[in-house]
Amino acid sequence: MRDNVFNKKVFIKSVKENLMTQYRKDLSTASNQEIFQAVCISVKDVIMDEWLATQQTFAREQPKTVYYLSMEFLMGRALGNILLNLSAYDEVAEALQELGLDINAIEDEEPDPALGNGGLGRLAACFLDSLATLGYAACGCGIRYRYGMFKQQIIDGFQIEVPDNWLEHGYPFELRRPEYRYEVKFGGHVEQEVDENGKLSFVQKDYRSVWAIPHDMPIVGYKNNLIDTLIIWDAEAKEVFSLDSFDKGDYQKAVEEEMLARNLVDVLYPNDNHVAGKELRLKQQYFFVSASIQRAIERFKQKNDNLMDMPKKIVFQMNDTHPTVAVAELMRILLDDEHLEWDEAWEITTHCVAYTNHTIMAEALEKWPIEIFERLLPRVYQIIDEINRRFVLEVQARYPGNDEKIRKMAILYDGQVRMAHLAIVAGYSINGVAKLHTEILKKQELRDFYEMFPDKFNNKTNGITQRRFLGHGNRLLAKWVTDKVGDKWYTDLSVLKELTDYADNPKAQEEFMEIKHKNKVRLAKYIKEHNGIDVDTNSIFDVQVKRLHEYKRQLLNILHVMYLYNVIKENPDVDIYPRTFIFGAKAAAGYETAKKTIKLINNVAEVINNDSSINGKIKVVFIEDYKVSNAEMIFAAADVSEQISTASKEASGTGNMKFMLNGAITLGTLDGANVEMYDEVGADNIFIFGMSADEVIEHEKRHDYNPIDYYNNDPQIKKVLNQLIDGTYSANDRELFRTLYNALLHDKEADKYFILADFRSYAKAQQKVNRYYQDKNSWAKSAILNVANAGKFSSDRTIQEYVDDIWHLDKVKIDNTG
Ligand code: 26M
Repeated sequence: MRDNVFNKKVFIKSVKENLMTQYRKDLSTASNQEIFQAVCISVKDVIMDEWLATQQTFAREQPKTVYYLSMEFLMGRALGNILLNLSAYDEVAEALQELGLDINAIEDEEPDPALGNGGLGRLAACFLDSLATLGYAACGCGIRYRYGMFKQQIIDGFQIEVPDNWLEHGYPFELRRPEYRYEVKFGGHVEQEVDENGKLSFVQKDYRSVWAIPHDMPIVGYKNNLIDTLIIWDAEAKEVFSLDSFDKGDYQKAVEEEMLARNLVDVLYPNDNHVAGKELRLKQQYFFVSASIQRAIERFKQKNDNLMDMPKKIVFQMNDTHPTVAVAELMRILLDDEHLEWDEAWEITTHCVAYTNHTIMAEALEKWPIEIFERLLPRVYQIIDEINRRFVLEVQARYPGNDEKIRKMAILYDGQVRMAHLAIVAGYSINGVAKLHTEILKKQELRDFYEMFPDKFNNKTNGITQRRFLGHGNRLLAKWVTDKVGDKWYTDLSVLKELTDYADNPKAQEEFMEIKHKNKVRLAKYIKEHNGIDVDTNSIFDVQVKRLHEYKRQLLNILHVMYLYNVIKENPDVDIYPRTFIFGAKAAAGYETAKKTIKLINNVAEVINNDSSINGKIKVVFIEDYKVSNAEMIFAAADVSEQISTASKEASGTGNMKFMLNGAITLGTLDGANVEMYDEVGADNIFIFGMSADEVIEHEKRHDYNPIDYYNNDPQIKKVLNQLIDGTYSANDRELFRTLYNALLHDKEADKYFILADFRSYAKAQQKVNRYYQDKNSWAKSAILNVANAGKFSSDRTIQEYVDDIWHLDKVKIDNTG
């Protein structure tokens, strides 16, 4: 079916017709935005048929379905990806070219749906792509935030947050489904009633409620005619506020419900790895979780009459603790609406929910004050209280007289609801996201739970979709790979191993470096247009792009740049190959240290880039508004991938994998998935430095780290740190970077992330990079070997492991003859 729909002639005709019916324009008068919309309508036509066919197949065959519950889906642009997965990208590009249009320019008209912060949200998007491609029935469930991740502007070196009104022109690939709306209730109180059979029941009274309205987005599988669905829930007031209700006497209620609906889905909290503890956030969580579970149960009941069979047909995967209220909401529905007994409801729940942990950072662990929980979700709270009561009994039975265990493990403790504990007690599977991370969970963070429920714990090392991050983002390399090993890699990334044969081949090396150079030219053009900076495309592109966080240590990177600059100034003939240090990072709006680090990077850039005495040996570029669409271009152009988190802090990382797949060489610590990348690619093709996770954890336990020693004993470190406060990079305000200086040397937890401890080792590894790049053949060989060994890091592999070990989904084939 997909083969001829995008026949060039038919497609062009259809685009022209859409322009006419939508805008009364032809190609000569239409804007690129209008052409983009017209193209999307043509594409949507194709999708609709296949989408319907998929849903009909699901309805007929009743495959087990995973509901991936996530507060975030960082989808990135849809058009290019959909065309690629429909195997229509080249045809459409050619068709547009015939019309005198560049497909890239048309793709650039699409806003990035940025309904996520960073790694966790992008992982959810990669997972959906893999689920559809592998032929599984999946439903992503999230929130249709009016405003996604803010747009970042850099003004005078400072980050400014600008609202992201991604729905401004209407989003062409969403489908509003008001017929599948559900009511979600907040507040009020619980009353006990006795029904006609003398059975006690619990009824929520005097609540405020809103409608949850689903909007479906298509998740197009790669060349398999299967289209899964991402549901994002919008909130609407039950009745539009009117004077009528004033007469009825519930004026106040109508106003409150309208306000609630309006605020609920207004904005994504822009915090990554940090909880804010805001009541509205808990409302958001309950809102989308309740609607999603109601939908899943209603669908199940259409074809099944025994709720005890639910675990055979449904699994809810909780993306971190954010949707953990699902445990209690599922219990509530089974108890109160479906009138099951506690033990039956618990049996179902504990076989339907599973939990993924994405972080061990203490400040990211969700704990809600009981007071808020009880007031906002009175019935749900009662249920959590009962789950906790029963669990505490279980702990007491297992460890009689051991109060310490209860203190450490209870769900309710110290006036708080500990969401991770609820997820672990109810979930039948608990997984970490990289080997090292899972080991740390088992041995340290969740040790007591692992001791009690060893069989629940498992590892699922993260992955990324090669279709977007190689197929779409790096078309030149994708073609090169296909020329060498065929196109099977689109659905089986392990075939990249066959590239190993080319690693030593001088011609292949030259081709590879030529492609890298072209991608650097493309990025240089983007940088020139967006930053006004000229970069040397023959220099080493050394890149760190990710959210800004102290544990990710962008500060280590920029301090090292300051150090290098000192070295060059003191010794102008020093052997340094030209290098462009590229940064991209958004800081959470209220995270002062992170924002100061951005300002420091920009000020260092200003000084170094304008110092002609260093002959352009090093340059620093901060790319504004790092997001999925420019990320694709950045990975393709990178030579060096900076993955320099303090060992033990980065659960996995996924950017690291995207760089590797694009033939950048990693400069990193043995943290997260870097460890497994090292195992795959071998010590010769990766630059590892710094303390091990064990060493870091040891120092943290013993509290014996003193950064002042490094400052006192290493004159070059001392000089760099002093430059933070002597006006070198802030001539007008010497105090500007005092907070960064103090954070490294004088604060209570000075240098919490061991920057000074790792500095020398990092500088040495950087020196190795400098030398290695000058041997072009060795570099090309290592880079090719990185691509060759990236196969493991496909999200297809990750998803297959989830399916085999946790979800047990049925594979579905969509007949395309219909
Ligand atoms: C919590 C409360 C309020 C507002 C925001 C949050 C919140 C949002 C996102 C907390 C954590 C969030 O994301 C955590 C995250 O992205 N973790 C990353 O997950 C990736 C996928 O598994 C890993 O690769 C990264 O190592 C990990 O940091």
